[in-house]
Amino acid sequence: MRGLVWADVFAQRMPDLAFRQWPDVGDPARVRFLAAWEPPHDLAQRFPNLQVLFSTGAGIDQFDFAALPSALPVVRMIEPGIVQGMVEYVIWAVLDLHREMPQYQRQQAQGDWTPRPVRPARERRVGVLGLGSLGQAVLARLVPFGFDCAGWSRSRRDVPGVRCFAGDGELAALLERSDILVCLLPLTEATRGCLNASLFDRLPRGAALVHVGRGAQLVERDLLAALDDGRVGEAVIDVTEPEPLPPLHPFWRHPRIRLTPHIASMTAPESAAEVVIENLRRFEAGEPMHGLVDRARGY
Ligand code: NDP
Ligand code: OXD
Repeated sequence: MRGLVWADVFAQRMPDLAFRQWPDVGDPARVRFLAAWEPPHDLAQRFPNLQVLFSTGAGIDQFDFAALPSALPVVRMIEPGIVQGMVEYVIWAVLDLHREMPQYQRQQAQGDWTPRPVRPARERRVGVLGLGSLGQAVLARLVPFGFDCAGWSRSRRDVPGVRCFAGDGELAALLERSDILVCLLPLTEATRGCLNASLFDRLPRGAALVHVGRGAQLVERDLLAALDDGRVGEAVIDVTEPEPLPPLHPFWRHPRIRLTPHIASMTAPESAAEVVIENLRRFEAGEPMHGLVDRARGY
């Protein structure tokens, strides 16, 4: 389906480029550009003249960099459809948690009509881990609600209306003021397992977690323990390790976990094809491509 949309867009916008859909690759030696989610392991041998590898998603952690030629540029997907989906999902989750909907859902199941005080948005502190294309887009929509917003990144960022923290040394300060914590970090060696007991210990008691990064960032047993003893009050989880989650996994039926099957956002085929076309133009013109991965950083 996505391939058909791309074929159509490429035929209109780049008619001189021979666009092919897997597995009909033609002569592999003539393949210069590849867009893939999980490419074959023998990519370098199969396509000896590959010049750019495009990820069809925002993440690039699915690639085995060790198996890729070190000089091969890898480009992640930054396109409006992914951004819009993530904004919708995180705004839904934050409003749902802010207005205590999980609690009212449990009350409904008990036939319990007990109103709770409504806390103004300005008194709800939202912290976003990751101030990249998605973290910043989400914050731009959270700020107008009046939430007390903060964000955290590796290098120092300046985001309007947001208190910005940077680096490992400032993580604790971000956590201490996060009633709702949203994870929008890429999966790297530095972020693997970062949502763990010591992070949960630093949150205000009963804080909520919205996890839309990658499953391997979450230490599941630590989250379950934190939910059990009330350090974490609620969790909205969109990404797990592995995916799909095994049928008997405790997350499925946990009363304080809302689980979705990695649908927070998805690449929109048309706008994604446009983004790749623009990047191909940039590549041919010797200009920097949008979303070029810095392999040393890992994202
Ligand atoms: P970006 O690369 O644009 O931004 C990443 C942000 O994380 C940057 O602000 C970066 O800091 C920060 N960061 C990275 N490593 C660290 C670290 N060790 N310590 C502190 N901050 C760090 O990514 P996107 O915003 O485009 O996407 C983020 C992730 O969202 C993707 O990698 C993917 O895993 C996930 N995603 C999930 C989807 C879903 O449906 N659930 C859909 C799409 C994406 P700095 O600003 O200094 O570089
Ligand atoms: C992505 C995703 O990285 O869907 O685009 O998670």
